[in-house]
Parts: sequence; C-alpha cells; structure tokens
Amino acid sequence: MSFSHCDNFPFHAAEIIRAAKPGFKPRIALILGSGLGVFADQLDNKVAISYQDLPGFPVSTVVGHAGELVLGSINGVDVVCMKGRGHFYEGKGMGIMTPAVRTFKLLGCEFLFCTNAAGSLNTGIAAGSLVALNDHINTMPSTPLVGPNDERFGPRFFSLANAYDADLRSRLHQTAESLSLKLHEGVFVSYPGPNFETAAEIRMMQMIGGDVVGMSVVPEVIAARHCGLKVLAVSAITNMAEGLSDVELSHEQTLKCAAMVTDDFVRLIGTFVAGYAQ
Ligand code: R1P
Repeated sequence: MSFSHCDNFPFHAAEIIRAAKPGFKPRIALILGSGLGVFADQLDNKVAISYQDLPGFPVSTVVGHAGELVLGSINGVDVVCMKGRGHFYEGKGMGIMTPAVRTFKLLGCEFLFCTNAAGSLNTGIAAGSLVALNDHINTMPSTPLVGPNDERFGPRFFSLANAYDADLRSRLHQTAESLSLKLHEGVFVSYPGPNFETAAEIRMMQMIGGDVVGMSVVPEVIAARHCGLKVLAVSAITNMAEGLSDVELSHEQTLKCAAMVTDDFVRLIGTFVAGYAQ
C-alpha cells in the first residue's frame, strides 16, 4: 500500500494525540534517526503512542527505530518526538513520512527538527561528528508529493529556497558554541538504499557538492516545506562513506557509532530545545 496524499490520516492522528495529552501544545517536532531515539528518554511528563495507533504513521521495520511517538517537554517547551522514521526503501513510497509531517503541522508545531545517522563524504568531517544540514541533493527516484495535490496542506508548486532554515541553523550554531561542541555544516545527498552506496557513487556525490549521505531526511523535508513547516536538520556521522575508510559498512556499525555520538547529540539538541523557551 502506498499513502494517498489526499486522505484524512493527519486529522485523525492529530485528534488521537490531542486526546492522549490534554493541554499539550508542541512547538517542535523531532524525528529521531537510527540509534538516536534515546533523546526522547529525557523528556518530562512523557506519553508514548505506538505508530500502529496513529493513522498514516510509518510502522517501523528497521532495528533502532522504536516506532513510538513520544509527547513531552524540556524546560517547559512541549515537543513531539518520533522515535524512528519510515524510509523509502521500506517499500511504502516516497510519501511514507508525509502523513506524520502533516500531523505535526496540524498540531501547531513551528518547525520540524530532522535527525539521522549518516555517512560523511567530506574528509574534513570525521565519524562521530555532528553536521547541521544546509541544503540537499535528492538522488532518490522520486519526490514525496508526486500525485494529486492536497490543497489543504499546500500549493501544487512550491520553492525549496532556504529549505534548511538559516535562522534556526544559526541559533543551533550558537547553542553548539555555548557548549564548546563542534558543529559542522554541509549539503546532504539522499540515497534510496537499503544497500549502502558504491565507492564510485560516493566519488560522484563528492564531485556534485555533497558532504553527507544517507537514506532519509529528504522525503520529510519536502513534505514539511510544502505545508509551511520550517526545517532544521542534523546528521550524526556514523561512518566515512564507502571508499573513504576501511570500516566495513553495516547497520550494526551505524547503531554502534550512533551510540557513541548520543551524548553530544542529546546535549546539543536538548540545550537548543530548552533555549527555545525564551
Ligand atoms: C543504515 O544503517 C540506516 O541508518 C540510517 C540510514 O538512512 C539507514 O536507514 O537511518 P536514518 O536515516 O533513519 O537515521
């Protein structure tokens, strides 16, 4: 089954979320990538809902993606966290994340904070680094909004200028500086997966201006910009891409390295969200 763009799933999911936590007014929606779901554990007053109980949410099939939506707060800022996402390679189409993103828009979130585990294409960005994404190059076979346009959420044609919001990024850099954490910045290249890229593909991605490569982010960023949600995105670098190191790539390796980055990741994003209260 692939998701229709003209359905009421987001309206039903938003109703279920509102009923689960009366008075909850999320300002930020976070999507937590492979091995990064631990961020949600620090939320105050948590309520978790399985994706299975939320119409249109992607039932997770990937290890390290719990498949739970966690509602809670940090320093009084209400946030909603997806512990795990759907990916194009799971077979439900490029629109796999669209209903979830639209649900966040209906809940009144001000922006979408995407995170993922990714490979580095840039020899100046080592495994274990955090990278704020400033643009993307989509090498997946399509885009999430192919099909009838749902005018309730946005127009048929729309711009991806400043898709990775410059003001939010600058604020995140200030947070990183205040914590003495190194935060890189770079262009994300999406890859369909589930296989990792070949060394020759990696050389091409370097030539066309990529810094980071992964199998997610782009579907949700495009859906978010369509419905007017701003986007901030951070990749946790879990490996150098194929051909750039001798480390053998596997999902186990991704999860192992993600666990090594989580302290910095949780500190950076937790402090950023807490500061959003002002
Ligand atoms: C590969 O190990 C998996 O980790 C990344 C890749 O996209 C792929 O799914 O997951 P996230 O992008 O969801 O973090």
